[in-house]
Amino acid sequence: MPNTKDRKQGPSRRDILTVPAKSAVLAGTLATTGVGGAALLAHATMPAEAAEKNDLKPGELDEYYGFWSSGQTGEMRILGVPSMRELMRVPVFNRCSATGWGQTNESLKILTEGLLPETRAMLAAQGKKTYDNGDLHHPHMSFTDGTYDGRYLFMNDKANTRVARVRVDIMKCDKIIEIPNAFAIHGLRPQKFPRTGYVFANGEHESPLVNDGKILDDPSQYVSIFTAIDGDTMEVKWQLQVSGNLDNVDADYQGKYAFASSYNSEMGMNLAEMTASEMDHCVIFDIKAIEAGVAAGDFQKLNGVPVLDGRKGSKYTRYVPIPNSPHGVNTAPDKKHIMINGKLSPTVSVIDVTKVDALFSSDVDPRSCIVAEPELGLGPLHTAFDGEGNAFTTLFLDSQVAKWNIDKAIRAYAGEKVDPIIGKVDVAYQPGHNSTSMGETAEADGKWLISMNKFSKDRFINVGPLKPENEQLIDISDGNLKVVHDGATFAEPHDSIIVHRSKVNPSNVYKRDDRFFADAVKQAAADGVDLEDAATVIRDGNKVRVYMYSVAPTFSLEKFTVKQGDEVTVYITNMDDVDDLTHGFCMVNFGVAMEIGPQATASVTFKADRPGVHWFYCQWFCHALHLEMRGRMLVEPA
Ligand code: CUK
Ligand code: CUA
Repeated sequence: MPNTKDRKQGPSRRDILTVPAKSAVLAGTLATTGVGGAALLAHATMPAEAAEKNDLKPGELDEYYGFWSSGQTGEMRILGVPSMRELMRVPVFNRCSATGWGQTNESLKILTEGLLPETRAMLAAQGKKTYDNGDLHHPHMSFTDGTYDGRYLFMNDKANTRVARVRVDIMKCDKIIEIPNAFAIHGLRPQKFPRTGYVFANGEHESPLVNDGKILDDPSQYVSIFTAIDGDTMEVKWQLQVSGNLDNVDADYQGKYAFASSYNSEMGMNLAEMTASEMDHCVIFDIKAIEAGVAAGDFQKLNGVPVLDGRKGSKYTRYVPIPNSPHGVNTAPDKKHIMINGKLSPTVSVIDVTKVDALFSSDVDPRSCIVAEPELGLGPLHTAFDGEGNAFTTLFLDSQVAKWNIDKAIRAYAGEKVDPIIGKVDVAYQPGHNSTSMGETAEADGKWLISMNKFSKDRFINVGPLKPENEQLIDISDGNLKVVHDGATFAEPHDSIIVHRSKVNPSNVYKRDDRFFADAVKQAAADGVDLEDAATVIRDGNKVRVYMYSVAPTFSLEKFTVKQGDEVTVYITNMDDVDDLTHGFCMVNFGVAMEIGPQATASVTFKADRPGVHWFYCQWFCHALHLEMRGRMLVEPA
């Protein structure tokens, strides 16, 4: 064993580029491709103002919202772009100490109502009501007519096979469903046209369709499941069995097809088997044909969902051979081209949607829909677009982003001597997803590119063995690629979308009739309590409901009394209606805490097992007398 103390690390890219960060960035912009001598992308001297386009002065507002995933942290994050300031964390699959997500009755309802019965039973045996973890990879906004409509954000949970929805008006998760029959929801995209409509979700790991413990080593009985969810009702509408596993997915601008990458056509169960074949595939789903199949009853019903057979040879799908383990799927804003990113192949395969009809109606070679396959570099994972016919592909192994021209790639594939690569930029390091401003809509505007890099290595001061990741903002507005900002993030954003702020209009205060707390309103009505003027305790057997309202800096009840062993539910209505005036409720030594937004009602239930006087306090700083905003609960001994 080599002594790790003596082991010399090789020079880092930072050393090679002979540092200060600014010159490294500049050197990065000057890196050329080595493929056909692509042009330099930046002038050696950058005008000062160009480097400061992302520099927002204090008080200035960003032009774009960035909606970020957080991977295994399980939340969704909101950043301002181009400042890259982190503005908010929206808990979804995780627990949140600040907001009480996973603890309030309102959030517990969302976290539990969509679970499958067998999941509920399994969790109950562990003493849990719901999962505590999630792995959120792909946040995407709802569409109308090919662009964002500001209604909802949808996102996947790979860890526990769920799909969630966040309401854009209040930026809270309002629905989480567990997807039956599937295993580990990974790729997720909303239908772009005519609207969302469907949310398509890929089950990544193949498993026996009836997974009851009787089958292990018979891959012929393993399938992956493609799921279509109704984005309005969050009901699973239909599913398809698919050959090979499913990775990422995107929809077209015609409302006809969805496209999913599949990196294990071999149906291998280990690494050697999974990478044995040179070709994997993209699965194309014919949405109208599937709907007709559902209407005609051509399915088996499993866990209440119509499951159609979309395996090889099915009339509902086509399997287009794609080189070696394709990963990202990205529809171009030209409404015509779908990029399938090669991962283990240095290529991106370009599908022309107008050539897909023929795949279903005739016997043509399935690869006849491919109109380009440019070789871009090592490890192409995801592609974004500028709306001017150019594409930006992350190269994981090369730690670069390649800019290339779609039309030139098509001409090169047809035999013309033309190099589609316009240039490359070094990123730090190992990029996964990237995204451009409005880039997954028909309104791609070509201003900003984010490269989401899996490793930050030497970009930040050392915080120990677990390093943050690094997201770099790249200015693409003048045709060049200029890295203008590094941003550290905690585990592990995969994907992001950059949405113009004109599309996003959240409220400042809740509406009193918001359905987010409709159950509390109903319970109060049943108890004859006016939530907005409440200071009362209702006893219902050993269930006690405590109603109060808050106006900074007081709760309407400064004390209340319960008995040891009571199940206590505290309902608080925040009667302040000023922007940014959130109160909290924290019951000390009971593990109880929650947020109450302006004009919202929030509730939390706990067992009063400890006799004595217990202080509760407001845990969100709300007023000069915030520390005085407190009260007492007396628990009388049994
Ligand atoms: S996947 Cu992570 S880098 Cu889950 Cu979208 Cu490609
Ligand atoms: Cu109310 Cu702090």
